[in-house]
Amino acid sequence: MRRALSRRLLLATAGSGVLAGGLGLHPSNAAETRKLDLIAERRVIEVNRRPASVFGLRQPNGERGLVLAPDQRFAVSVANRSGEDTILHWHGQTPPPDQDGVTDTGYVTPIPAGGNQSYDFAPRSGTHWMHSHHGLQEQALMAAPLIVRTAEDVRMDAQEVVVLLHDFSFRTPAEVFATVTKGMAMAHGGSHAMPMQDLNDFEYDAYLANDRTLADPLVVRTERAGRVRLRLINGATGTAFWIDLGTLSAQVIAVDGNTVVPVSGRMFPMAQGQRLDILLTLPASGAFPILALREGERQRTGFILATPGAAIAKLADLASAKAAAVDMSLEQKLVAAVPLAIRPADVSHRVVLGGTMMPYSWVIDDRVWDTRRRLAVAKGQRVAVEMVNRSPMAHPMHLHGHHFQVTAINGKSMSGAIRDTVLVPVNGAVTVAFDADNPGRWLFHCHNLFHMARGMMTELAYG
Ligand SMILES: [Cu+2]
Repeated sequence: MRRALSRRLLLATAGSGVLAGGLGLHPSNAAETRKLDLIAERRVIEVNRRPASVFGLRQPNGERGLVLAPDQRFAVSVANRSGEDTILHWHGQTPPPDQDGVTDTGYVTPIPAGGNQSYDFAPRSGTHWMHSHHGLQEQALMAAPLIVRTAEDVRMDAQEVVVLLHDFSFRTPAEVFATVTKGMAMAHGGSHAMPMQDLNDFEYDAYLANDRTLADPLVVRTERAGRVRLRLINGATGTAFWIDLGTLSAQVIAVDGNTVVPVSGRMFPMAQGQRLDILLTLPASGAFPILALREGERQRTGFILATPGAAIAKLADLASAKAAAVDMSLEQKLVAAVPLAIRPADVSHRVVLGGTMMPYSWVIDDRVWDTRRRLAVAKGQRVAVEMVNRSPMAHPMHLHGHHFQVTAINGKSMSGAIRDTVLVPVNGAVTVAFDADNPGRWLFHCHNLFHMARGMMTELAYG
């Protein structure tokens, strides 16, 4: 069994090139506490045959991001070799607030160029990720996977394939932001002069899956009729995707690192910041593209699962038809495998998401970060937050330091997924609930980077 596992992990590692399937994994020594080193750096990648200077997060052995074994502590030392200040947020983790990796809440200052910072906490299992929470660095790929495996994951004995999606521009993040905020970036939904809904803020140059486009995609070699667990991370700053599994039938088994009652399907929406764990069984042989379709448009990226000897066909990076807008079709079907204990809310908040494309303005309760109104909660309370979207874009809302359960969509109660980022659709309302069990100051913001940079962020704080 252990040998089989090791082989699968090796397959995953080899298949994913620079990205890890098995880094830091020593199944025979699960409780290890050795310190992991992570380097934030500048690097050059090739995007459609053009060199691009981007950031990167890797271990000294070159593997991107981190994979922790069951029971392994998050004991990490970050060396900042990026040439500028940075701070790394452990998205999906629920550490003490001074290790959350943000500077806005006042616990820490940025890691200066050439500096180091250490972290040490008990990690939360699942498919998570890490990204800069400093300026606009996330746009330039300061992001990587952060996988914390469980003993059940190990027993599942499926080949793990970790893929980080991103949207990419050859322009600097500052140039991208300047273009977006001038409101001159985008076609607003085709022929409608006054669109009811805006989907995308910016025309990127490429969409990446583990740094690669469909011109030169990641090809993961799999076993014949093998079981594969995809751990997909939408690290794009401004793009929601549909995950298109083609002819494969599959099940979503976890979202944002939390198990759900499995949902079968072949197309699943995924907003910025979110993760999807998808379990699938391959046919005896063949090559199987896993595509990520940019919502509302024809652009796509992806990677290929291929059994031994299977021929790999070239795939265009434009689909023949535009993808739909991402929607709540998956969210409405999700049921938490381990829901919150049933308990009435002690405090209920209602926030209104607002904004316009022209001028480019995004707000929570008509306020930006500098004029924010904190969400008042007290330690030990069950907190309910209803988010109502009165703006022309959907917003993936992310709460730091906690995971919440989706308890209602458009007024319809449900025992929905536990997660840390939920899409609030245009003209829609989503209610989430969580327990205030991690005292501190915690950011609550839209995970569209440009919306956040425009001020679409507030905080909750309790002692
Ligand atoms: Cu937003």
